[in-house]
This record gives sequence, C-alpha cells and structure tokens, in this order.
Amino acid sequence: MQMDRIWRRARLATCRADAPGLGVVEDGVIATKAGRIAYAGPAANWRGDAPEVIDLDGRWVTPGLIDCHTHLVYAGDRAAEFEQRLAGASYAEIAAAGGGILSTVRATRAASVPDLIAASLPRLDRLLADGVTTLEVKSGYGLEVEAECRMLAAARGLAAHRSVNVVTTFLGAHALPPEMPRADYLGLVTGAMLEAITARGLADHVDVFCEGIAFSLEETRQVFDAARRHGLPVKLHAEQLSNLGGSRLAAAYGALSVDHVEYTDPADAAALAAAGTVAVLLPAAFFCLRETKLPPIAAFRAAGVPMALASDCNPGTAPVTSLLLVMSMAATLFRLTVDEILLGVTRHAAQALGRLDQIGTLEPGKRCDLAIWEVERLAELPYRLGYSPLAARIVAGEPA
Ligand code: DI6
Ligand code: FE
Repeated sequence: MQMDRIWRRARLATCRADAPGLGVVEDGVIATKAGRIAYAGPAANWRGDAPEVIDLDGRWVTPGLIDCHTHLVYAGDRAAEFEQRLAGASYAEIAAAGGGILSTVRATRAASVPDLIAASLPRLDRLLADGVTTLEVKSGYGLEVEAECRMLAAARGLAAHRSVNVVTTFLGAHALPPEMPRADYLGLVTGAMLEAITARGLADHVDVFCEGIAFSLEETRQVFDAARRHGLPVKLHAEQLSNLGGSRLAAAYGALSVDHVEYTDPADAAALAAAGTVAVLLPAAFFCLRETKLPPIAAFRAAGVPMALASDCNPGTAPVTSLLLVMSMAATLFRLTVDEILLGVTRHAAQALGRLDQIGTLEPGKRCDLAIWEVERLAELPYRLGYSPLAARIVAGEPA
C-alpha cells in the first residue's frame, strides 16, 4: 500500500494498552497516511512503500508527549513574589496582600488576545523542544466573562502559530475576584460565563480549584452540575493542600482526572479506578511549594488508577516549561518507574484529556504525533536534568 511517509529501523515504545510495559518493538516501522498512523509495528510484518522513507538508525520513537495540565496562558510574572518568598513571606501572606493569583489576574485582564499569545509562545516553545505535541491550557486568571474568553481564545490561537494540538479547560472557579461576593461569582461562573464560553465553543472541559483557599466541595458540585448541563466533561484540582473530599466527588461525576492529589485518602483509589478517573501528578508544584506529603501512589498502583504527569506550568507554584524535567522529578521525588513516567506523558495523559481515541499511543488510526529521541535507553529521558535529547517532533505525520 502507498503511504505518505515511512520511518524504518526505529525502536518503538508504542505504549499500547494491549501490550505489556511500554509495548516495545525493537526493529520497528511506522507508516503515515493522511496525518494518521497506518502502521506501527515490527518490520517483519510490514509491506508497503512511500515517497519518503526515513532511516532512524535505531533511534527511539514514542507517542508525541502530552502535557495534560497547564496554566500556560497568562500575562505578567511573579518573580518579585518569588524573592519575597525566599525572604520568608508565605504564599498565603502574599495572597492576602493582594498578590499571588490576583496579581496575575490584574496583568491578564489588561492583556488582549494577541498580547496573551505573544506572552505564551516562548513558554510553549520550551515545551515543544521536549517533544510535546498536545497540551492542555486552562483559563482562570480572567475571572470575568470577557477576560476568561480571551484566555481561552488565546489558548486555541496558539495552534495557529505552532504545530501543536491545544485542548482547553474553563477554570473560572480558580479564585474569587476581589470585586464580587462569593455567591455572586459562583452564579456568574455557572451562568453567564459558562454560557458565553460554550456558545463560542471555547472550552473542551471544566475544572475547579477545590481547596480551603479556593472553592468548597458544595461549590464544586454546583460548577460540575452546570458543566453537565452544558455537556462538558469535568476535571478537578483536588487535595493539593488539604483533603476536602474532592477526589470522591470527582469520581462520582465521572471526572476525566483529579489533579495534584497529594492529600487524597488512599481509600479513594478504588472509586477513582471504578470511575476511570486518571490521577494527574504535578511534581513541579510539589517541588516549588516544598511539599512533603506524597500522593498515595502505592494505593493508586494497587487499585489500578492510571497515573499521568503534567507540568502545571503557572506563574505561582510551578513556573516550569520542561516536561522532561517534570518526568525527572516524578522519578526522584515520587519514585515512579520509567514505564510509569512514559505512560504518564502519553497514554494516561491522553486519557486525562478524554482523547485516548485520538492520541497517546502508536496504533493504526490515531493521529501520527511522534517524538523521536537521540537516546540509547528510554531511561535517559527522566535521567538527564535540563537536557532534551529530542531528535524530531512529528505532528499529524509532518515534521514540525
Ligand atoms: N493550583 C496551583 O498550584 C495553581 N493554581 C491551582 O489551582 C496556583 C496558581 C497561581 O499561584 O497562580
Ligand atoms: Fe493547576
């Protein structure tokens, strides 16, 4: 059969669910046709040709990496607050003095869509240099109808500037804007904001920061009910700093993911597994906050909860733009295995975005998004710190 492009002499980590471990194929071929994977498997079973045949000389190929939790789009920065924190001020004290999330809200409200895109592209470029082909971007620094819409429009707009797939999440329930009582803001999020965002097709999911310093379990339920009325799947920032029961609630709503989960009760793992909810681990936020409470990883493993990894790229608690560094942190801080780390940025990250039918594994029919690596062993990806051995990034079958 005639293909558009073929990569041969590749070592494949297919990450397929029906294969053990990473579904490795030592002498592999990948063929693409019309942007999709037409074949990914052993050379011995391959018959076909293409105008372009690329010899990878034994290089490793993984699915293009997926960063399934970011706050990449925002304006301004918080380097001065970082200095205050080094001098002893706490995150909570800075927030109480009008800094923290609200300082990013002020800068973001003042930015146009082109401003937001221009501010975000350098961060995006760093992620792409690590082999990222899909990323999620959340709103949540606008906290008013038009500013939330601008953030999401900017996130969608990134795909017009770079070869990357962007998935968007409405996180109006990130913080309380200073100008409005709680109940009124909740009404705005579940009413006019969600209506404007769905009418303009700006969001793929809805998320809430369920936390003592943010939104309660009951408020989370209200936002989830509103998301359900609009037919949008939900995700949750759950148990980052304390346990309000967010993971259990998220599982009850069939959430795609619960994210952070340091304070999640190990007993909740069974409910997450039954609901097919992914636990998204965010080791860079853990690191930056000098957190010591580890997520209940043994319970997730025992119950079979899929674990994903993401950057949480944000100006406050995770100013990181390297997914490879996050993978390294998952190894050293969380003791994830190399297989868990790689599945965490491919198959499980795709599941956390509800996109497993499209991306996340090397299987026929999926979009041909690949990362090609100049490494001998895949362990080199989390092993090295601050070095990207990416040889090529392929998006929808095309070198990107
Ligand atoms: N969890 C976090 O760690 C960030 N947001 C969230 O829901 C913090 C965002 C910020 O400080 O700007
Ligand atoms: Fe986050």
